[in-house]
Parts: sequence; C-alpha cells; structure tokens
Amino acid sequence: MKNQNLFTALRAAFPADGSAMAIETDEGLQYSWSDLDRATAMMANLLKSLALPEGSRVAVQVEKSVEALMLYLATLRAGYVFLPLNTAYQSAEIEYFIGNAEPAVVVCSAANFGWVSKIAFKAGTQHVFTLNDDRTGSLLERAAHQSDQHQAVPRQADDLAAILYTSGTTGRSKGAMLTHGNMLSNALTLQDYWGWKKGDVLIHALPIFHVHGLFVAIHGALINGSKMIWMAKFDPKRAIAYMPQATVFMGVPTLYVRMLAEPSLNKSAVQNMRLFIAGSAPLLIETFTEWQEKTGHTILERYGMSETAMLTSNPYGPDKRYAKQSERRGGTVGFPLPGVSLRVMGDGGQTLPTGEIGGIQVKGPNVFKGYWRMPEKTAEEFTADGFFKTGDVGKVDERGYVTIVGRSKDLIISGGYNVYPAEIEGYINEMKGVAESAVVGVPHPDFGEVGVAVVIAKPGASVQPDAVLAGLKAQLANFKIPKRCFVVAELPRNTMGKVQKNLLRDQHKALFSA
Ligand code: MCA
Ligand code: AMP
Repeated sequence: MKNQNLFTALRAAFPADGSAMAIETDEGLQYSWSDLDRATAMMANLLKSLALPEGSRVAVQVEKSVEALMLYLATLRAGYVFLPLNTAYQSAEIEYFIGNAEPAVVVCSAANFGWVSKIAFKAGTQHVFTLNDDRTGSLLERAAHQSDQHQAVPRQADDLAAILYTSGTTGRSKGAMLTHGNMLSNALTLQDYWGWKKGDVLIHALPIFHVHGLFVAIHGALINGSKMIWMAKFDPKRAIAYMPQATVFMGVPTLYVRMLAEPSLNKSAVQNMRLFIAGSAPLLIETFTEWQEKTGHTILERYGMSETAMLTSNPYGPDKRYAKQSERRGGTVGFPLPGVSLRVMGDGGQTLPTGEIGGIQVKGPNVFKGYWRMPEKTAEEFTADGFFKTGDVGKVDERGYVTIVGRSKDLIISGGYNVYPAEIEGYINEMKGVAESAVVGVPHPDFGEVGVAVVIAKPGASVQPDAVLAGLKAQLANFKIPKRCFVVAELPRNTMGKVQKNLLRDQHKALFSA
C-alpha cells in the first residue's frame, strides 16, 4: 500500500532549492529546507537507534523552538506518535499525562529534568532527553552523532501520528488519537481552501503544543513549501513589524485584540499581507469590525477541535467550485470544509432544519480515531451512524454559514486555551475548609473569557479567596487559575439542587468590563 506518512507528504513539498530559507526566527537564526531535512533525519535516526516498540509515544514538554518543531517532524518521520504538552503544565498534570500515555521517550527542558524524569521513570519510560530553547540538551547532543540520511517509515492513513490531551467535562483528560490520514487530509484541504500560494510567508506566533500552532500553522506552511517567520513568543509590536515580509498570519482572538491596541497597526503595515486567520475561540464581532476598519483586511474565522482538526471555515474568496461561498462573515465560522459533513441535532436526536439551534455533529476524514485507551468514552461521543458530537451548540443559516452560539460542554476558553471548570472545582473542593465551589467563565477584554471561582466554606471554617487562588497556582497550569475568587454563603440552585451557573455568570459578567 502507498506510504501515507504525513512527514513524507510535507517533505515532498519542500522547495527543490534546499538552500532556500525555510524558517527565520525572531532571534535572527536561519534554517534552510535542507537544514530541516537533515536535522529531522538525525533525530529520526536517534529515535530509530533506541529500537522502540511499534506505536511508541514520544512525549514532549519543551519551550517553543525550531528544534522542538524538528522533533515533532522527526517523530512522524520515524513512525512514532507525538504527544505535545503545554509548558504551563505542572507536576500533577504531567504525572497524569505520562502515566496515561506511557510514552517510551520523554523530552523536557534541562531545568525540569529532575521532576519530569522522576515521573517518567516511575511510569516505565526508558528514555528521557533534554531539549532547551537555546539549542542545547542531550537530545541534540545524541542526534549529532547520527546520520543525516533517513528514509521515512511507511505509515498507513489510519496509523497514529499524535495524541492530544483535551480535558474532560467530567473525569480526567482524554487523549485524542489523530492519524496521519486525519492530518494530511486536513492540511491539503486547507491549502486549497485558503488559497495558499507560491511565495507565501507565514508569521508563526502561536505555541506549538496544540492544534492551532502545531498542525494548522505548521502543516499549512510546510505543505506549501512556504517560509515561516518564527516567533518564540507572541509580541504584538514585533508581529506587526514582520508583516511587510509576510503574507499569512494565524492567531487566536487575543492576538488580534492585542495587535489592535498597537498604534503601528495600520493599512500600510499590512499592505503585503494576504490573509489573516482566527480561531480556537469566538472572535468578537467588535474585533472583526475594528480589524476591518484599521487594516482594510477581513479576518477569516474558522472552527476546529483537537479531535477533528479544522471543521469549518469562512471562504477565502469567490470560488466557482463552492457556490455562494464568497464573503467572510463576522460572527460565523463559515462553511463545513470540503469533505466534512456537519449537522445540527435536536435533543431528541433529530436533524434540525436551517436556522434552528442544536448540537453540532461532524464526520469526515479529519475526525480522530478515538480517545486513547477509552473505548467507552469514544463510543459515547460518536453516534450510531458515525458522527462525532462536538459539544458545541450552533446553527446553520440558509446560505450554509455555521454559527456557534454556545457549548453544551462546561468549558471556558481563555485566550485560546481550554479550561474545564470541573477540574478546577475538584482542586478547590479538596482545600481545607471548602464545602463546595463553582467556576464559571465571564467576559474579559484581553482573553475573551476568564474563570471566576465562587466558593462556599464549611460551617465554622474561614476560607480566604487569595489562599484559594494561591493553592490552585501551586498545582495547576497558570492559564487555568481563575482571575478572581469570591467566598459566599450560598450558590444559586434550581429546584433539583443543581448549581445554576448561568446566574453566576450573569452576576459576574461585568467584573472585567473595560
Ligand atoms: C497567559 N495567561 C493567561 C493566558 N495566557 N490567562 C488566561 N488565559 C490565557 N490564555 C496569564 C498567565 O497565567 C500569567 O498570569 C499572565 O497571563 C502572563 O503569562 P504569559 O505566559 O506571559 O502570557 P502571554 O504571553 O501574554 O500569553 C497570552 C497568549 C497565550 C499569547 C494569548 O495565552 C497564547 O499563546 N494563547 C494561544 C493559545 C493557543 O494556541 N490555543 C490554540 C488551541 P500570572 O502572571 O498571574 O501567572 S488549539 C484549539 O483550540 C483548536 C483546535 C482550534 O480551533 O485551533
Ligand atoms: P480544543 O479542545 O482546544 O480543541 O478546543 C476546541 C473548541 O474550541 C471547540 O469545541 C470550540 O468550542 C472552540 N472553538 C474553536 N474554534 C472556534 C471558533 N472559531 N469559534 C468559537 N469556538 C471555537
């Protein structure tokens, strides 16, 4: 059967001139296409030399760097499964992911080697390497002794390429298993749908441990043989300053909000740009409109999930292949991508007519294989006829535009990161003196939405809001920490005794109004 290794497809798109520049970093480092090819070969040979079992996971928690990107590509090339981990995750979070995924290889920063290696060895991991964002660490030292020639390991479309952990509304995080076929089909679809052109240059400003920065942005550039301007960390001033040398930008809404606050953002700064894409969280219509006014560009909003990569997108422009799809409409996430079936379902399991609001379900070559070692959870999330239940609530209008109006899952999306209230509440409820808690999302001018914790103390106990937040900070990734905490006498409940989170959201909705 034909080799469907995603790396092989990306590699095939590298420009014939290997000396041309593939990546230029904000530190002034330059990487050519042959640098990418040779360095990923060396890392793939290192992985090969470890004689890992088929399907081994390579778990990686390192700062963003081009070498970290190379490690991702090398893992694909060697036929193993990549497991990216947010650098904000702390030990309890990492212990769960490593314990659950049982990676054969773990790569972390030298600064974290002590605690990460302890967790990894306890979970049975054989190899722990270090990789720092200054091109040092044992991974590169060991790879330096390897050959720079490597034949990509053949993979089938259905073979695993990556596992992305997404938190659960209840219970622990689930590892979404994405295949080579899922990601290659999505990359090719987006290359076409977004009109990627020869000569495009992408400003890569997002972290590389989630779908947006790792897959949508990187696959998009590589499968088009396009150069990337690589920002280790997003900075609005510098992002704008790169625009005269670039054509495509991708960001979560917070990045657009922050750029809009910069006086340097104007029509002349963006005149070389072809396309601005937003996603991962709702783009406010105010941001969409203000961007249009200031830059003359219409942001293209799209919608996806870790489990599915990209599902829908506003159109790039008029395209005779897709009737009626020409205008990018603010407040909508556009049309189901070619190959994606999307339907809106009522509570009774019936497909709803145009314009009615219900649960969004999807099917397509991009939809994941299931949750890692959770067959029951996987079965629950799919319908009998093979549609995946996204947990998003929305509608489709008469022209086919999809709008997301809410979520049936209790989830806060803050600055593009997902925060599950159930997880935070679990930690708060364990604290001394706490009887119960509720975490809700409220509007925030910078992050779109942030968490607020509302806590009830046990009778006779005294609980301090700052102590609750400090206690959480010691255990959880920083973006999950609620921005405010209130200790109250009681929580609003319905007649069934269930906490009415909508009332709490309403009560605190103006906390951060600008
Ligand atoms: C940072 N902080 C946050 C967030 N980020 N608080 C809430 N939400 C956040 N997202 C807090 C930190 O806890 C810290 O607080 C303070 O802000 C400064 O932290 P720092 O790391 O310096 O922040 P930053 O550099 O300003 O980061 C903001 C950011 C970042 C650039 C917007 O959050 C970011 O890169 N977001 C993008 C996330 C992303 O790529 N999502 C894609 C998911 P303290 O000092 O109190 O500790 S993929 C996906 O959703 C799907 C599939 C899709 O459709 O794409
Ligand atoms: P994740 O679990 O990080 O993959 O986040 C996926 C979720 O992000 C989706 O289920 C949506 O709720 C949300 N999301 C992604 N893109 C958009 C968008 N353009 N508008 C609204 N929500 C979005």
